[in-house]
Amino acid sequence: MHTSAADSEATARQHSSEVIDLRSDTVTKPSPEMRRAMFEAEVGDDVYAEDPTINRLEKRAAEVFGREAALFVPSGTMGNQIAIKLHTHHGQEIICDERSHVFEYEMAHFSGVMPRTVSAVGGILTWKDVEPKIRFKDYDAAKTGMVSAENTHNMAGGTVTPPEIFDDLCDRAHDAGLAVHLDGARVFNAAVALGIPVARLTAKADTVMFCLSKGLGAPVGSLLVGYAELMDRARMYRKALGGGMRQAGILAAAGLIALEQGPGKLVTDHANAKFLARGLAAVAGIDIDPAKVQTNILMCEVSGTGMTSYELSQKLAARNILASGFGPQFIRFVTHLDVSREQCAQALEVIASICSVKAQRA
Ligand code: TLP
Repeated sequence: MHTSAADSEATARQHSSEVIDLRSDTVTKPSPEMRRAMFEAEVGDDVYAEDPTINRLEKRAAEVFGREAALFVPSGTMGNQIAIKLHTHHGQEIICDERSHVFEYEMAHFSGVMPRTVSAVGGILTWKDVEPKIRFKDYDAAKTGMVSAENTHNMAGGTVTPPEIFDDLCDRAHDAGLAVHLDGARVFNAAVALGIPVARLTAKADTVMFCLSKGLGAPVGSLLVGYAELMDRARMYRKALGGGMRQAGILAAAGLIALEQGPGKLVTDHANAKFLARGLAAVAGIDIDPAKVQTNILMCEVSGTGMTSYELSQKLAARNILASGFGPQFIRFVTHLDVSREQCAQALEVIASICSVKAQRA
């Protein structure tokens, strides 16, 4: 049987560890091709914008998103926080969903803004959610500075915001004088699920952050894209945050491969997620609607198993299956490059055996 380079790489990845790690798509290890490119990368001091590999990555990211410029940053968190700083003044408010990463994990310390949260159904932020929360009258103590959306939405279970809804949000926010930042940590997953280019999906946002280090498979790194003038200021804030990484072209070399090859592989992660969701829906006590799984993230309600998410994830970990508990009721499974269909099937068997033992005892 003929074995392609991609097949042998996938086999090597699968056999590299006994553990099936479904905690996050951040756990992927760099491929042999990435490691070679990292080894050979031309580098320079990026604080002086003299790292040729980073410059190439930034140019390519700007092209892919149809934007004037891009800035390489060490993490998605830093990219989001720089964007908030770019669009706001200290003491303003940003409007975002209550389960968004910028609110739940980042807290906007750096820019000194206050999040004004809304409850967006399925994590899909609409103008209807945002409009009533805007504060711009003179007597409002804290005025709204910007809107932050997330696509795909992580905590809502990898949900996709369609382009019409996002365009409308941006148009109306702009009419109201507000900038829109998109936390697009997994925006390529959204674009692949919709079958449209990321440039189209994100065209109306003022800034977009996307991660190379999640489903695209790079070990480290994210980019912020937008107008050249904004990216110049972003470079200054990156430095202030300690994100000027000098000869980081060794990271950008892997990032370039992730950017070129990663998006084309996401469709497999999405198919594996659907497969996992269908299997999980049949497990006693686990609540998930496979029809709602659009990308690579599954959020399952597990209270019906008689276990908290922490108890269940501990039992799973004891059998080499890793998943993340979010609050006592929810477990998240994320598919990615380093889990195969076969491993998803193995994980399902373990989950079903743990939950059915528990169900029999109850
Ligand atoms: N998400 C991580 C955890 O922090 C929850 C994960 O495992 O999913 N935006 C979104 C939507 C994210 O999901 C994440 C990371 C970030 C931003 C931050 O990216 P990093 O980890 O690179 O700072």
